[in-house]
Amino acid sequence: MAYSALKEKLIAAVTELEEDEVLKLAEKALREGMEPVELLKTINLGMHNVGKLYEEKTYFIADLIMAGIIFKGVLGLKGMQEVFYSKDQKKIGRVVLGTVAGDLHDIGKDIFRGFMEANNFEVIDVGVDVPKDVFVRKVRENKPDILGLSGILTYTVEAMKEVVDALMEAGIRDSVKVIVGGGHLTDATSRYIGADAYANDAFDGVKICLQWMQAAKRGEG
Ligand code: B12
Repeated sequence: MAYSALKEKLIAAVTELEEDEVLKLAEKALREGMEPVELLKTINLGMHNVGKLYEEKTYFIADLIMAGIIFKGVLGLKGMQEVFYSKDQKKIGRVVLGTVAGDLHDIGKDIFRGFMEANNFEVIDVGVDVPKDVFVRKVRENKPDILGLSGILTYTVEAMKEVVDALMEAGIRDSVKVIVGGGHLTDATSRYIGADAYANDAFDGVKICLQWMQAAKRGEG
């Protein structure tokens, strides 16, 4: 497999929270032609190891914070910007995006935002720990095609459902497609939430949104 030794080193360096080493190896990977998306997936494998070590009580909250700082450092590398950048000024759709109430994780949300912007969506990012009323207000104000809800903690399923219920109560549920994102989501939780789709991966989420925009253009939306 291409880059397998480099990937293993990267995963180990992330797992051990060696910030300088991760950034050095990530720059090397990009220089050697690794696709930025492949690099992100590799770093994510290391993040999962950090998560496991936290569950085992080998790592603590400070280590999760450090993992977040390292990931953001990689996202900020010069070679990463191209996946988050589009030369095309013409927007194909508008998205309101935020992490639901009770959840402060924003790395996955930011990656989704970057991929969406690179695919010519206008994204209105409303931040993290966003109350349902704010989502309703932002949908009313901005009339987006899509509402993206991020939730990384498993218990955010309830907060996501509350947002969809609030849209329904406000009479605007049918005005917007809702996509929920997070590694723990399944077909069953997505149906429980009342979303139109879910994605465990930002890239898959973008594909779904692109399909929605194409269907809307054909008048099927
Ligand atoms: C870094 C980190 C933190 C950082 C976050 C920093 C930041 N700026 O985001 C900090 C320190 C804040 C943190 C805090 C906590 N964390 Co934390 N954290 C992590 C860690 C290590 C990595 C998360 C991450 O960024 N992953 C990388 C990104 C790219 O992956 P992602 O978030 O899943 O996003 C991808 C997809 O989900 C998807 N996606 C995400 N959003 C969206 C949205 C849409 C619309 C779409 C389509 C797709 C999409 O696309 C992304 C890319 O493909 C994970 C471990 C792990 N396994 O992931 C634990 C983890 C998520 N944390 C956990 C916990 C328990 C906590 C705390 C409760 C700890 C505590 N006791 O305080 C707090 C909660 C604080 C809060 N209220 O939110 C648990 C969650 C367990 C659970 N079952 O819910 C995990 C799994 C660790 C573990 N194994 O125990 N954490």
